[in-house]
Amino acid sequence: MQRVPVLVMDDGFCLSESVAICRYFEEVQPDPPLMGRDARERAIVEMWQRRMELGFLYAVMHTFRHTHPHMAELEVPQVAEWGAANRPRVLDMLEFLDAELADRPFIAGDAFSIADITTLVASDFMKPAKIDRPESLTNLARWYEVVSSRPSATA
Ligand SMILES: N[C@@H](CCC(=O)N[C@@H](CS)C(=O)NCC(=O)O)C(=O)O
Repeated sequence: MQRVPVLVMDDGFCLSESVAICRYFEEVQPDPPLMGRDARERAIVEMWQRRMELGFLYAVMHTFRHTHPHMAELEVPQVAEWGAANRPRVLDMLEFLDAELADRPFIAGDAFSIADITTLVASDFMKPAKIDRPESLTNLARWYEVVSSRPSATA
């Protein structure tokens, strides 16, 4: 597939797709849980993970990959209109997330999860995509400060 990340297992098997890799690590190292602790929590984390990956990360990625000159070689064809069409989707999602985070600390509830990781990756990709987070979104700013200062985020 010529994409990263790829997890090369001890027997040489190569596992790709970020969420598949995360699921494997969750199974072999379930503590601390990053995908929920029971059926209800796992479903809620999955709901937010899919929303953030399909609705937020991909909107940021398309904005970046279809508008940045450095991406022209990788994104063939690069369609500037598609990049531009995704920019307002990102801004809509930021507003939505700010409202959601008004009454809970993390994306999927009271605990840090894979949904926060995906949202943090998307947020950091906003920089090369040249999308600024509006200063008025204070709940989102508080969330970003908390998750981006975790040791794993700065590793
Ligand atoms: N759905 C895949 C996406 C993998 C992906 O697109 N990775 C990017 C880097 S973040 C890549 O390898 N890009 C190289 C290219 O497009 O040629 C996953 O979640 O792992």
